[in-house]
Amino acid sequence: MIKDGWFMEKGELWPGQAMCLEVEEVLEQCSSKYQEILVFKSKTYGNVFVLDGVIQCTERDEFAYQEMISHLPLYSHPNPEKVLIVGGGDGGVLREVLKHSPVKKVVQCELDEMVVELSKKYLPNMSSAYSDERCELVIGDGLEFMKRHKSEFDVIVTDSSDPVGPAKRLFEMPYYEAMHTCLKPGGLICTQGECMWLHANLIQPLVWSCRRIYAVVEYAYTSIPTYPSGQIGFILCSKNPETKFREPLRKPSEKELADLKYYNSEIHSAAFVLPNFARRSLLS
Ligand code: SPM
Repeated sequence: MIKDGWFMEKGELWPGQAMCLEVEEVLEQCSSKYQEILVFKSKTYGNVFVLDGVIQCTERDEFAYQEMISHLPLYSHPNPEKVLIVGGGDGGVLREVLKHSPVKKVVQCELDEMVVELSKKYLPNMSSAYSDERCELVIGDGLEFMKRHKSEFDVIVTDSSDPVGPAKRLFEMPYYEAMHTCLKPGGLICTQGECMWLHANLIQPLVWSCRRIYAVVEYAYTSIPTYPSGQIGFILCSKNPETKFREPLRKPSEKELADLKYYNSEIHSAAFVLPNFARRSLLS
């Protein structure tokens, strides 16, 4: 993983390519109950959080992902009071969700407590949101949690790692069905939807299956240097047939905008405009 001072991210999900970051110092290397964890200080991307050899976030570009996976669904809901985050133990999505004034309660359900603890130690800009009194942290399995909480949430955000190991189930239909049951009427979801350059074979059947159970299904993406191919997508689904994901219902105020590094209303709409190859392979 680290050789000659460089971290290299190789993976079966992106064959024939790899991302490298120069390492300044290894901060933590350990195993949790679920995965191998590495945290290092990089030369140019700040602290980097790695699970099972795969970059989860870097301090320099994390906002491109956390803001989009959070604000695309939150600004598409008329009044998101109660939000569930599955995964996202680093706290970055939580930080973004809590920026919405209608939000009264956020349940953060993370399987691996060690991810939360190490984020508190090495990613303070993301994990500081845990001290907000609207947040309830549940350490446990997201799917099992949802089975016990029916019709409870306005928005569910699934910030998962890739579909290997414990996260594999989060890319399968029983999980999307459980989210549907856990949502209030009119509720909506946004999930980590992998990369259009690499994973059309995974995204297309998922999008098609979602159309059988949700009234509206869309795919959007963001650009982010440290994920494979520099992009990652999101699957957005709504129970409400009136939802128009491309047209945000609310906009950040000037003050809120000053606190956002990536998201604005224009990029919200643009995120759903796919290049032809992706439109054909993902949606048709
Ligand atoms: N809050 C940040 C957690 C990161 N969750 C997503 C990680 C995805 C990593 N792999 C990207 C591969 C995309 N094809």
